[in-house]
Amino acid sequence: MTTASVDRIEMGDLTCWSLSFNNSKLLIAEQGAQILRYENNGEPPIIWLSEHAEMKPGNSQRGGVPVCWPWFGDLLRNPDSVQAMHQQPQQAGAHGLVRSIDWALEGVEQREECASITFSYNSLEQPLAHWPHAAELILSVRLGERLSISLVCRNLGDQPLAFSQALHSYFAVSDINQVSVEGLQDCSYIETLEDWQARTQTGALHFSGETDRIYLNPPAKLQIIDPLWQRTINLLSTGSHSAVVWNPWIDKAQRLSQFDDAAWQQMLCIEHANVLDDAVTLAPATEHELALDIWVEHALTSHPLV
Ligand code: TA6
Repeated sequence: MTTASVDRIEMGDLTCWSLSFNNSKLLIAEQGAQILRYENNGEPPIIWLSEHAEMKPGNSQRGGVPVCWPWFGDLLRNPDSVQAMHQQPQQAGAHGLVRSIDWALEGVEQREECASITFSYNSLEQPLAHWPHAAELILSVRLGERLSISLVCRNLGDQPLAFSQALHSYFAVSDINQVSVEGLQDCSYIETLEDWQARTQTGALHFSGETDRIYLNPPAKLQIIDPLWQRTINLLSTGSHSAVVWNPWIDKAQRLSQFDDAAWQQMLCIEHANVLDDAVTLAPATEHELALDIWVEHALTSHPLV
């Protein structure tokens, strides 16, 4: 016998939804369709949320899973096709335009095998400043034995739609100095902190300073190995051919909004994305899905995921 529930709650000035399934809980905000927290009862959180998250309209919350679309990062670092979709690319902010606006609730479900919720965003109904194109996003979250996230983008227009995107996931870790990421060995990556030079990953990824890398064509399965918390966070994606790995470390942590100076030690972003040469160009009336499954095992050995 399982228990699944979906309840609407107000968090500060934000309308949020609380999902539970057996001993798993998830919190998601209507603003940005942003997952804010994901945890199994009695255990450290899986998805990290800053203790300084402001819970008010107009800004993405620091943490959770912000949806970056219709571009990731600095628009001027995007392919020309993505930049050309914007009327004033020089003025554009980071990470697109949909993470700080309200999305529409499409539905909730409580079933034997999961609790689920779906949000949509339609640019014909909520036009985006300086980005005059017809597109729809569907963000679906399924909380069952795993957390399944799906971001579908549909081109509603009669011209090709070019975008980059990311599920900008913040994961909670015991101590960034002691965790590692498995699965990136031998992957090419862009070292954004050293003039965007192309590099190759050797072995597992460990952390000893600010890290902000774009891994190209990573495998579908990545793992965060956390010895102190005796757990592995498994990440299995489809429709994503780039992964951004980010930790701000000491100095950048002090410049970040909604972020405690010491918080860099307990978080790690692994962002499943389509960026740079992996940016998407959708023909009219077609769609693209970026999907991610997240689950925890209380084991440390990296092994093939099923
Ligand atoms: O994904 C990594 C990154 O681009 C970092 O460079 C840092 O800027 C981070 O995103 C957070 O960006 P935000 O706009 O949410 O503060």
